[in-house]
Amino acid sequence: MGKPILYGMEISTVVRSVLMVAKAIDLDIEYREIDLFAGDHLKEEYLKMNPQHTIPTLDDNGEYLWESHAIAPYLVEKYAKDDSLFPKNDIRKRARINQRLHFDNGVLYGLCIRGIVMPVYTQNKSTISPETIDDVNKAYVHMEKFLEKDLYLVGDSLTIADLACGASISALFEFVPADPAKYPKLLAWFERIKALPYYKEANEKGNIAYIKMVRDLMAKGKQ
Ligand SMILES: N[C@@H](CCC(=O)N[C@@H](CS)C(=O)NCC(=O)O)C(=O)O
Ligand SMILES: *[C@@H]1O[C@H](CO)[C@@H](O)[C@H](O)[C@H]1NC(C)=O
Repeated sequence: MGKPILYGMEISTVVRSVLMVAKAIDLDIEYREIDLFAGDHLKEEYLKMNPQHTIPTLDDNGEYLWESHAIAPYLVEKYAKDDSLFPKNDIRKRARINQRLHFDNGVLYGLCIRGIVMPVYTQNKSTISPETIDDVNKAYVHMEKFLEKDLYLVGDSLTIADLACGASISALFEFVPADPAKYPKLLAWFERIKALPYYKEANEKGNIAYIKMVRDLMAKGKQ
């Protein structure tokens, strides 16, 4: 069996979350960069794998899967040596992890893309709107609550929910800094994510490129 191939772009938070999962389970994947700006994702070969033309897309020996929040559980269930990142038999814990994954996809990812990137990219905005700042703070309030009793988003050990939300938060914190007086638990949790041995390579590098891209666009934006 060949190595699974992951198609993505490191500026993308959802791609980076999958790169972190692969590192966390010590899975040897081949990573192939897709250039969205050049339209690589609209080419026939890519559409054959993923008609929705999103990144990330996984090619697991000819079995294709897209949607980072589906890829992460799949990789753990198929390839991880133990199930700590997404427990097989603890129904309640799995459900809570799923809830946080949906929170990431429905709330945090939406804020990253529709709140931050799109206004800058498609409408030449040079600032983040007060509405987005407000919505991001609402998300921080929720996360502070999620972390009330636990070190991680679900319990006291790392799960795929932390890696998904961690990638999004790394981007959001740059544009909407979290007030330490209001969100001490959220900030302490993010320090734990940043301390993961693979964080720098699998998330920080791409996040720096993402932030630079958005800031450069903001500097050019006129509105
Ligand atoms: N919820 C999806 C989001 C995927 C997504 O929309 N990715 C963006 C880049 S961050 C993309 O591929 N956009 C190009 C397109 O939709 O054509 C996931 O987590 O995989
Ligand atoms: C954004 O800027 C570009 C280049 O200056 C211009 O062509 C485009 O019409 C602008 N778009 C909006 C929505 O203002």
